Amino acid sequence: MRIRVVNPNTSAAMTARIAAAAAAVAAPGTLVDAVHSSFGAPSIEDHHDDVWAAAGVLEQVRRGQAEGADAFVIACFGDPGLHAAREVADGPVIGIAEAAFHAASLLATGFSVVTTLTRTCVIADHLVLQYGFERKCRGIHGTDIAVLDLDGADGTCFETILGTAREALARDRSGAIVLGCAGMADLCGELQQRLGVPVIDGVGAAVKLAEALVGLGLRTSKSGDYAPPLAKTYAGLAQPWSP
Ligand code: 5HY
Repeated sequence: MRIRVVNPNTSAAMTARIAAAAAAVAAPGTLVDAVHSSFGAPSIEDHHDDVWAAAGVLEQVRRGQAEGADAFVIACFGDPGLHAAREVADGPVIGIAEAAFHAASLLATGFSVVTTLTRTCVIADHLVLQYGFERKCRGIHGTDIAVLDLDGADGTCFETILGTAREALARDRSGAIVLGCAGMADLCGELQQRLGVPVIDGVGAAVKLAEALVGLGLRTSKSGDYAPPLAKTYAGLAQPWSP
């Protein structure tokens, strides 16, 4: 099967890290097609970035749909454009936040989220409520590390994230950690070893969920609000995107 993993920011280096994290967990029969938006922000860290990220997701999902992708992963913790992408795609579309919340909720009675800038915590807050995990998510904690400053498991960011996760586990009485950024994927194994609790990277969780759904012969429902977008002519910049 072919899974299109979409990095909604325009950072090629981050796309490469995401691609490596996805390929590391993909089954032998899965082809990971990792791409990023051709326009928009180099990192997604506020509501303004998020608007363009959603449009970039649609760009890449439309292309993937035309090229026959079996499923899609939105590799950004805000799950930008998720519902619109599900209107466009036939296969499953999995956001890394939603995937990580589901995985964590199967491993502990409560989980904590450790993310990047504190100002993005509200985006995760909104997703917890939207997806119905308010009884499972016990806290969302920023590290104030900028997305593009994440420097891998041997970098200075690691100790900051580790310390924040330790405090979160104690303060929230949670049993698992969800990593709140696609750029943290490569820290997951070392963090899990040091913390002694499940640490969930949404990229890996989303790839495995996508594989499971495709393997079960399941696709996005086209009954109701995930039916294809209504045909109409958009004006101006959006005109080429008319459904
Ligand atoms: C992400 N931003 O996963 C989010 C993380 C965040 O560019 N990729 C980004 O801080 O919301």
